[in-house]
Amino acid sequence: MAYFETVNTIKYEGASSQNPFAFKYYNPEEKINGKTMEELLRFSVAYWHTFTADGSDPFGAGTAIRPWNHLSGLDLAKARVEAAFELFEKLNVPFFAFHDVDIAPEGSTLKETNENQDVIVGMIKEYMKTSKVKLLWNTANMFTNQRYVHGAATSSNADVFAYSAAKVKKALEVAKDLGAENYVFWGGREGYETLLNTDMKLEQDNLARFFHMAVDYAKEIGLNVPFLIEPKPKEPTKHQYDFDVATGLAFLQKYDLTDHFKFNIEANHATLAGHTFEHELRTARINGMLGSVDANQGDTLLGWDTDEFPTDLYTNTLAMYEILKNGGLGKGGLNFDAKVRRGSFDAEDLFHAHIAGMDAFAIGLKVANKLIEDKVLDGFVEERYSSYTSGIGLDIVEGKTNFRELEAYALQLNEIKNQSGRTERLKGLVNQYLLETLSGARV
Ligand code: XLS
Ligand code: NI
Ligand code: NI
Repeated sequence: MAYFETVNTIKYEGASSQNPFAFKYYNPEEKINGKTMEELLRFSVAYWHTFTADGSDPFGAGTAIRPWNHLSGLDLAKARVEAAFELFEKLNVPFFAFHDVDIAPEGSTLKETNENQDVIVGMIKEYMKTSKVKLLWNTANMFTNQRYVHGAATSSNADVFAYSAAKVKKALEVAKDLGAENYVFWGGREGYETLLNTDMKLEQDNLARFFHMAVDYAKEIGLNVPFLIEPKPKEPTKHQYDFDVATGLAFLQKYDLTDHFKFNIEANHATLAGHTFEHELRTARINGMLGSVDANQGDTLLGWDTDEFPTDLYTNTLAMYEILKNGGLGKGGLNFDAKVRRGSFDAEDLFHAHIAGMDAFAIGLKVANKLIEDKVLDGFVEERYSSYTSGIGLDIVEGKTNFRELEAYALQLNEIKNQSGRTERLKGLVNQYLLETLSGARV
């Protein structure tokens, strides 16, 4: 049975295509520097936004019209798997990602919940045998159920810590069973509302204990995949411990976890933290910690995680710049942690949204690659820091000098000459590359 009858397999038709159900820029087979776009972009569909969510928001009910809306319980869960694999195939995406509660309903006991998981995981496994789609990552949802009211691994209640451990244990087994490429931890409720009632040190120590136990258990069951922390500064909790990459990195270093963890960086979480997407990617990259990406975008006029499909070409270009400079995403991917707007309630909107996001990242990839190839920014940056390649600058970077010598050097300086940073010139150049790549003038 087909769930998306009006949509056929989406093919690349080129920039002049008027077909709404075609890629204009994403050509999975097209090679860029010896690698195909499919290999470089590693797109992934987020199960929760595309199959589980119904378009409800804090002020209103669900609006999404979906062919599985009449079903409930395990029947609903099964229909969603069928629909999911149809969409994966039609979009030709190589990956998907899910939370445990997205794929199967929670039972009235943990045992029942696990049994429901087993049914659906078994079904997904069957589908994966004949499909090329792979699991980019899975995770345990430890924020929706009321038991997580005070957090999961950082809860003030040890029973909740134990329950959360059981959830992650199961999710790691599922990761192993389905051959996941990564495992994600997003600490939506790992933080605090007020310091007045919070033992911050104990909570953070416990979070680290939890991660160490997860590392140990993965080892025990032979699950050898990167663990990814997904930083977010707030929402739903007022202050979350994995605030941003820099905060998360300090945490991992303090608790001796850097060997096992990298970061899953989400664009909208970056902006909520007061950073750009590319800032977070850069911070992870220069520390060797860039694991994967939740590809979406926020809205500068709204102060929450709007999880929009990433259609901003400029941001995607700068993001792909960091990703290419990282040598790609390795086992990570570009996971569309993005939802169609509440007003885009038709099932076909799911396709329009993914097509728009995939095309926009394909453009970003092409432009970024050109910028790198032509050394547009690298050349400038190299020149800008050239004072460190000889003389006193070289002594500084080689650790061959000290305050006394530097003072002596400074005392004999007559004048200090700086050079312009050329911000506007560089922004203009990036625009030029974007437009020329889009129009085909620069290939
Ligand atoms: C929520 C997060 C969440 C994670 C996975 O803001 O982005 O969806 O990606 O738990
Ligand atoms: Ni996310
Ligand atoms: Ni998010």
